[in-house]
Amino acid sequence: MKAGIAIGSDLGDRLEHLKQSRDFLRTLSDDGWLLAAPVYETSPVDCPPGTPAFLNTVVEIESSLPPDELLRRLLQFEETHGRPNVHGRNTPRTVDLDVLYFGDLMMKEGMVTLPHPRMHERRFVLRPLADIRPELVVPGLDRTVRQLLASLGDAQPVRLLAKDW
Ligand code: PH2
Ligand code: MG
Ligand code: MG
Repeated sequence: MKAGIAIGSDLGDRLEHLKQSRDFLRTLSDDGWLLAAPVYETSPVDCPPGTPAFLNTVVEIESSLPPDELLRRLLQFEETHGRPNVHGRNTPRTVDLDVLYFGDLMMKEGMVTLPHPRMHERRFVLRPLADIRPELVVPGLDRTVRQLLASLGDAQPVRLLAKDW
């Protein structure tokens, strides 16, 4: 199934963290298939005052892992890539990997909630996702990514940083 994964970084060499995350996610994908959106620099949303700007992107992979196993591997990667495991809400992090959707699964079990419960209100997710999957209808939200993005307006500034990276 196709899994969409958001990548965010606001600490250290942000672009390098995104690249290492992308290379890691490729190893989880059948035949190494991966579709990557452009990278955007985005203003922090719902973060403590003084939080630096993020780099954000979205990639899609083809995975046959069970959702809880996919999540476990993402968290393990975050830990080995310097994300402090004791941290306050939305404090700066080297890498944050969030599963946005996994085929048409809708579930809430333990740590796994699919699709991501806040993705439809986040421009730092929808802007890059709309570049690779504008017509995707996210399960449970009966509008396309393009429509969801349009309905957000211009709050939450995002700026294109790199198309090829
Ligand atoms: N992630 C959050 C909270 N706020 N803001 C931006 N711009 N980018 C993010 O990746 C982000 C955020 C929680 O993980
Ligand atoms: Mg997150
Ligand atoms: Mg996360």
